[in-house]
Amino acid sequence: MIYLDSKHIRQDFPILDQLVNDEPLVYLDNAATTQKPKQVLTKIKEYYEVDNANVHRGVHTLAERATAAYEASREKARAFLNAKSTKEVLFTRGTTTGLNWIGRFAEEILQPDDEVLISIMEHHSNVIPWQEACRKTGAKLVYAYLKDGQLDIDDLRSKLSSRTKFVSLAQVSNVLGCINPVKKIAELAHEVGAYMVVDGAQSAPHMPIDVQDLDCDFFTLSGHKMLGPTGVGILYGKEEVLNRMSPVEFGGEMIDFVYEQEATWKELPWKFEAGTPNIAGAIAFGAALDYLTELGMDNVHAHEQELVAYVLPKLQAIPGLTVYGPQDPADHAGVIAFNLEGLHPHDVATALDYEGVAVRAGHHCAQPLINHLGIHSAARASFYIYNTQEDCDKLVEAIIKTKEFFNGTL
Ligand code: C6P
Repeated sequence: MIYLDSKHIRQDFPILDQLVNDEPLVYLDNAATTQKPKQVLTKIKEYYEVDNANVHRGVHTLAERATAAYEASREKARAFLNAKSTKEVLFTRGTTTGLNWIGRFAEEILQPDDEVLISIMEHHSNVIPWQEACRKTGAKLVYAYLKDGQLDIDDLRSKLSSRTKFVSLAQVSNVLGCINPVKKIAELAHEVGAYMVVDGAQSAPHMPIDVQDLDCDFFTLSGHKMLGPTGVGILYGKEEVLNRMSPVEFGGEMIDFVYEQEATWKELPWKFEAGTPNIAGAIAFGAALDYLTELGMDNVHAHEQELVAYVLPKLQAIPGLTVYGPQDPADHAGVIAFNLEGLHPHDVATALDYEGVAVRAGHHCAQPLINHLGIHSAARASFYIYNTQEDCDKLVEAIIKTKEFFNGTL
């Protein structure tokens, strides 16, 4: 079944049409950042050429146009996430900013002996803000571990108690590629009175998201991982929770009145958006959301699942290659981390680059997980809407060639 016409889609991505080391580029580093379609690039150019002005300040025509376009993007993000209201949709610089803001909220409410429950697979951006909040308040950071390459739900459940005040998990791991049942976990978190935070950096670009259905208290995402520019993201928060939360940054834009000794804040969502925001970025992110919505997020997800079902068994069949995370393609999102026996992942990534295949290698900003897996790093291929089965074939071919080269059989 064809869910997306990737060959047609590729025509919107000028960057993909190039040779790297004399080979056609096969871009498989989408979990780090995705490429941008012409529609997004044009939007940035148009904004600066036609509408450029600051938002929420001027009454002149350009300022009104810029403000309208910026707020229209917020509405697009609301619809994409199915949030109840645009009051719940805050523009940030990305997932990391969103998680840091939540961490600051946690610092206000955590007490000694309270607990924050995360998992061992979390990205540093979903670890360090909690380490800091716990260090400052005396609360304890507790980890749920793995079973069969995925989250051990029984372990997570056993660590939930009335002491747990926050549960914070990636919906999709940027290393294991497993999809965590965050809707079920939100239910468990709420049973003990904890807030549920979902790190959607690797899920929002790849599958339909409905924050009301998930019933999470917070959801974070990064625009650059879903066709948008860098430096823009979304923090979703339930309105009643955001109302309890203090602004994290202070200055222009977010105030109602400022007196000599104190100030009052604007209403949601603007109370969190201090200073001149990334206006062009937010507007271009709106164009990215339009692009994805047009494709249909169900189709995006189905396309990637199809690629994984195609490539995972081929990778697993390569002698000496270890794939991390779930081994069944049905449980594995389009992020595949692997190692080749006896080879350093940086050498593997460099050798693949000679073949035009771009993958990431390293600890993937998930050192606690990498340590837990007993490795020092891994290579990782990650897929998106413009990747094809031919890209998968090229990856497999290039890995086999790399093995043969280093084994001296080529
Ligand atoms: N992971 C990767 O190559 P920012 O940098 O704020 O846009 O996203 C941070 C982040 C948070 N959570 C998860 C699950 C992530 O994967 C990332 C970013 C990239 O895996 C860059 S390290």
